[in-house]
Amino acid sequence: MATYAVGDLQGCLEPLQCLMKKVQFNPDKDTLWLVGDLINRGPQSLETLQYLYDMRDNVVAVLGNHDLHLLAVAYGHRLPSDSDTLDDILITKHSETLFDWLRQCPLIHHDSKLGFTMVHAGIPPQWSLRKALKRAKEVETVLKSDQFDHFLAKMYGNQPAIWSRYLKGPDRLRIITNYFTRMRFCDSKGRLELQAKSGINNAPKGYAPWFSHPKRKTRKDKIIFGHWAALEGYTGVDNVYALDSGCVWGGHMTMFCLEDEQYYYCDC
Ligand SMILES: [Mn+2]
Repeated sequence: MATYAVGDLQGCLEPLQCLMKKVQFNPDKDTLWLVGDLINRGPQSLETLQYLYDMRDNVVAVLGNHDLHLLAVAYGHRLPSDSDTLDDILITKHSETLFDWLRQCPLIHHDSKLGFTMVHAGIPPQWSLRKALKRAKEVETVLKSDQFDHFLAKMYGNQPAIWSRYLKGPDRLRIITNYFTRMRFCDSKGRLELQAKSGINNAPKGYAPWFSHPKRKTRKDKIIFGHWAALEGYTGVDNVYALDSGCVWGGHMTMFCLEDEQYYYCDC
């Protein structure tokens, strides 16, 4: 019985299958954790999503910005961009089934037995794990409900840049979503800087990677995340595991076994 976490797939199915073969993934006993951005940019978005849906009983996936982008495009709240590779999913007959499956995926997954937590982008420094789970739940509840369309319509934007418990409605859901699915740099109070995509050493002035703030409330928790290919798997923090190794950009795909903390790689 093993649990394997894999970095951003972005529609790259072959390297995922290569990794599963490598560890002799056993669908009767093993579980696959996915850090989100399951689709887009890569060559096999539909095939990847269908593959995961078919083995959904073995899959725990958190949502990434590309997964939310797919939903926003599908429901008419966002125009597809030139680099999207989502057409096959949008026109397939059973797209609704796939969208419904995505909508019930969480923004954060915590397994207290394993002692690991997974998110797509990160957890802001001012939130404890308990708070993060509570805040994520607000968005997850709306996404699962028939209000999801309304949420998607108002989801995009870089404001507010910082959480306040007094926030209400779309602003409140937007900052929560941005923390979990888009964050890279923020300040020690959790103010977001959403423009920069560079590596650790090029932080915009006054900001730092979300995981490097010394008073971060989740600093004792083991956190797995993706989203940030420029890190090349390196965070400099022992219990924060960056799994996005830029597969879709010609890098490799990373798999991490939670039980023995072994890494596995397949070329892309
Ligand atoms: Mn991402």
